[in-house]
Amino acid sequence: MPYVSPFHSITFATSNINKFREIQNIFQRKSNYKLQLLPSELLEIQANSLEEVAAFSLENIIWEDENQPIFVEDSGLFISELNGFPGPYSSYIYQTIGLKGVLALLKGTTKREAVFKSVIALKYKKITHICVGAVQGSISESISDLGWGYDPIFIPDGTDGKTFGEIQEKKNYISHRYFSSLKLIQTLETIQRGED
Ligand code: ITT
Repeated sequence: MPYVSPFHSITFATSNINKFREIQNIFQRKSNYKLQLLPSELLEIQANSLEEVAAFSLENIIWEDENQPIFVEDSGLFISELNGFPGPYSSYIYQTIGLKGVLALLKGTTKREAVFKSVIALKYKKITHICVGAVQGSISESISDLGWGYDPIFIPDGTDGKTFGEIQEKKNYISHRYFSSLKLIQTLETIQRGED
């Protein structure tokens, strides 16, 4: 008898359609799972780590079906010169001082290294799993036209100075979210093997 998977679809709770589209594309390339969107304004605590923020958001989603895996993703840009700021505050900073404000904080400095990090918190049968991905890079001197969020100012290493916004086709093969999503897929496969 062929093995019948206990779940075929995974639910992603987010308010950000760009994040959904990126992870959906990774799932289509790298797994057989279907991704369902649960549009949600997530409750976010102000905490020092993305892991805490993601775990808190996940715990506060009303989700009755414990046989259906559900996850959230929290991302942050950690700038070395600013001691890791904005990090877990990236969403707030984006909405308040914006990209111009971030570049203003770095005015005059050549030390522009940064890390973009993605933390996925998955819940299945009351157990939470954390999957982390990160990409090294730097902050540009100016704001490029393309991309969403911090894409116009984040230059991942190895792209000849191009921002995420300027390499949109390639972004989803090298990004922080690509690596956390691959770990998520591995985690789902491990869970399923355990139930085989
Ligand atoms: P959720 O509902 O899923 O929480 P969000 O947009 O609030 O969506 P985050 O808190 O994870 O997402 O993101 C923090 C900030 O970083 C926010 O301003 C995003 O637009 C931005 N961001 C996240 N991932 C990004 C990416 O891959 N490229 C550019 N900006 C990104």
